[in-house]
Amino acid sequence: MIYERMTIPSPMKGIIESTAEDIRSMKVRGAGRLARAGASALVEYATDYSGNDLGKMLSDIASAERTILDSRPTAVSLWNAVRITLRDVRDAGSVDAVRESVIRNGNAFIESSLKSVKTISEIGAKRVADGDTLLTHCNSSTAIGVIAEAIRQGKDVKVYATESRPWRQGLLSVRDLTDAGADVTLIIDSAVRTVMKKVDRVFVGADTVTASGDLINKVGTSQVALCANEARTEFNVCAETYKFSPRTIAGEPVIIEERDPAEVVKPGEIPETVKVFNPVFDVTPAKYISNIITEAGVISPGSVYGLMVSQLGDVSQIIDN
Ligand code: RI2
Repeated sequence: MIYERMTIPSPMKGIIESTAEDIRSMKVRGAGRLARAGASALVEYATDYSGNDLGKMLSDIASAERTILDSRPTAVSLWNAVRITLRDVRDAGSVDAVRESVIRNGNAFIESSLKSVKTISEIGAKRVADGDTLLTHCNSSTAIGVIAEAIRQGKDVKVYATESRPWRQGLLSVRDLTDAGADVTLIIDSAVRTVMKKVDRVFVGADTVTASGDLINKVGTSQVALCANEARTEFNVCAETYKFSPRTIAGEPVIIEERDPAEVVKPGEIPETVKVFNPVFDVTPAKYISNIITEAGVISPGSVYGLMVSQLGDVSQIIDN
């Protein structure tokens, strides 16, 4: 089982509930990691499944699927991971065949996900020039992978990393970037426009990319993109294609998660009458995105729909579901 920066699941709870709880509480976070955690939990669930009634197994798997999908709503990576892991269960004719298909598809997803992150780092690093000043927002393993690979290739880069309130994932980023050998400067989120004129390129990750090429990523990303646009700075999105949302082809809007006000202010810090609005993600329109760096190459936001359709094949299945 692959657990990167994850906690060991509680033995008191089943693997499905403990993984969903780890995702909900952000012990497991990052769109790629939570997708792999979802696939890994289903693989473990199927491996350990002890019943021998096929109908009961399919209904138990459907409820496990719901529990995992309900953990966090925004990152389509989780939905794609679950869809890929469970894609053959309806056609499998026995308990053993269901188990085997979940293990095979789940492990294949995890392996290809990790490979995609590595491929994107190699492709993205070519876009970094020696002497560049870069900026990243939140903590995207994919975006940081690109910067780390550029440094590994001997390029001298300076990196601004935003704090990323309220969870302050920027503190993870500055550690990751320091470990990679970068010259790193931490800034608060509202300092992005102040530094943008010195920045050559922005690299951010993705939670979801829509059929029209819009990006849903950590709240504040759209402000970074606006500042980059104003300063004519290249704005790059590092996104594995399982962060592309087939659901948006079917017309579904992306749900922007809102989290507990306690993540923003401590109890007693402000008058009780004050409301706190804590959206976790925002939408960056395609027109502000220079490049989307995927494992299938560097594409424009306008090419997302075509790439998704070529990967999915029969889109009508998605639309009908
Ligand atoms: P990787 C994160 O969401 C951030 O928004 C980050 O940009 C995105 O996932 C992609 O991360 P959260 O889980 O998959 O912190 O590139 O809410 O690691």
